[in-house]
Amino acid sequence: MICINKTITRQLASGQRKNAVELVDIHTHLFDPGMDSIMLWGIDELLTYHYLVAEVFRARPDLIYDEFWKWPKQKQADLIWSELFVKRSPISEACRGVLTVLQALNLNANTDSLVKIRKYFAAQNVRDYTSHVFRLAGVSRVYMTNDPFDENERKCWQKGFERDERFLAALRLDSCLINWPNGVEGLKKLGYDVDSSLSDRTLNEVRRYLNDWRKKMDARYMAISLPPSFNYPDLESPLAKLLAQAVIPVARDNGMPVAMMIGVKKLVNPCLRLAGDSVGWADLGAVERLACEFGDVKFMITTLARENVHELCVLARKFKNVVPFGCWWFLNNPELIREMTAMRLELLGLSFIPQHSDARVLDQLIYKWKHSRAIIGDVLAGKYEDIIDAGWRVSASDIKRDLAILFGGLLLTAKC
Ligand code: FIX
Ligand code: ZN
Repeated sequence: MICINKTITRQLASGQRKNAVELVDIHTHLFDPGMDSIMLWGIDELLTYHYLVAEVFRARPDLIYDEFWKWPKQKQADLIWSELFVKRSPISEACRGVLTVLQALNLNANTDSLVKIRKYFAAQNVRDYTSHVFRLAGVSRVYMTNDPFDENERKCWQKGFERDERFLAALRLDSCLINWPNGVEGLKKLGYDVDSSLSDRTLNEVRRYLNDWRKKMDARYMAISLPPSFNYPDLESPLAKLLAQAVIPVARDNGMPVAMMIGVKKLVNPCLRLAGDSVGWADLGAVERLACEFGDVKFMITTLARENVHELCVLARKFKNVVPFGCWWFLNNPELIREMTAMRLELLGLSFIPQHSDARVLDQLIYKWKHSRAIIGDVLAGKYEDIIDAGWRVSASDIKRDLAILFGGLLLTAKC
C-alpha cells in the first residue's frame, strides 16, 4: 500500500485529481434531453432561477411582483444581471454560481450586456451541451424529479422518448398526496377510481397509480417534501395514512427507497411563486416512528432547518434504514455545507450522502458541484489528516473507495 501525503489527500478528497469518482447526483429538477420541451438551460434560465428572483426583489423592493412576472424571461434576466451583477458585486452564493458557470464555459462575465453570452448559448446543441456540462461538472448520472401530475411532463412520458441513461427517474408524490383530497381530481383524470375517503378501494387505486408510473418511468425511488408540521402516526392526517398504506407498501414490494424532504413552508409569500417557500423546524419524531415501524424500508431524509441537521445525524445512528442526504436549499451555502459535513463525518462516518445539487437549470450542475466538492473535500481531507496523525496509513485507493461510497449513489441503491 502506498501511503500518501496530506497534499494528495486533499487533492483527491476534493476531486481535484482526474477521475476521482463517478459522481451521482441523487436529487435534481433536471430533465432528460429527450424531454427537451421542459429542460431548462442557458443564461436566461440561470439568471431567472428562483434563488435570484428572491434576491432581485431585495435589491429593488420598489418592483411590483405582477409587473415582473408579466415580463419576458430575457427582460427579467437583464434586470437581474443589471441589479445583482452590474450595480452590485455578485457575492451571494446564487450570484457566484452564475459566475462559476460562465468561467467554466470560458465566457467573459465582466460585461454590462448579455448579448455575447446569449450568442454562445444560442449556438449550442442541447445533447452535445448536456455532455459538455456533465464533463465540466464531473457528474456521471443525475436523478430527476418526475411528477405525472405535471401536464407538460406527463405529455413527454405519454408520447415516449429515447431515454438518456444519465438521467434516472424519481417519482415525486407531492401533487398527488399533499393536502389530500386535492390529488383526487388529478388521479381520476389519470384513470384511477379514487374518492376523497381513504377507503380500501382508494388506497388500492393509489397503489396502482404508484406502480403504473414507477414502471413507466423506471423510477428508482419515491420522494415527497413535507411541512414542518408533518407527523406520524397522525389519525387526523390523510397523508400519514397514504404514506403508511400506499407509498411504503409499494416501496417495500419493489425495494425502492422513500425520500422525505422535511421542513418546507410552502408559499409564505405567494407573490414570489417558486421563490416564495420558506423553512421551519420539524419534529423528527415522525421519522423515528416511521423508521421503527418500517425497518425494512430505506428512508432517505433531508431537512431544511439547520436546527434539524444534528438531530437527524443522531436519529440515523439509531436507525440503519435512515440515510441523511444533501445540504438542502437554504442549507446549500458554503459555511453550512462545511458545518454539516463535519458533523456527519464525525457522527456517521461514510454512511450518508453529503450532497445533491437540486439543480433546476442544467448548467447549474457545474457550480453546485464545484462549490460543494471544494468544501466537502476540504473537510474530508482534514479527517484523513486526523487519522494519518493517529498513525493510520491512507492510500489513494482508500480515498477513491470512500469517495465512491459517499458520491456514487451506492447508499441509495444498497439494500437496507
Ligand atoms: O421540494 C424540492 O424538491 C425543493 O428542492 C424545491 O421545491 C425547491 O424549489 C428547490 O429547488 C430548492 O433548491
Ligand atoms: Zn428539489
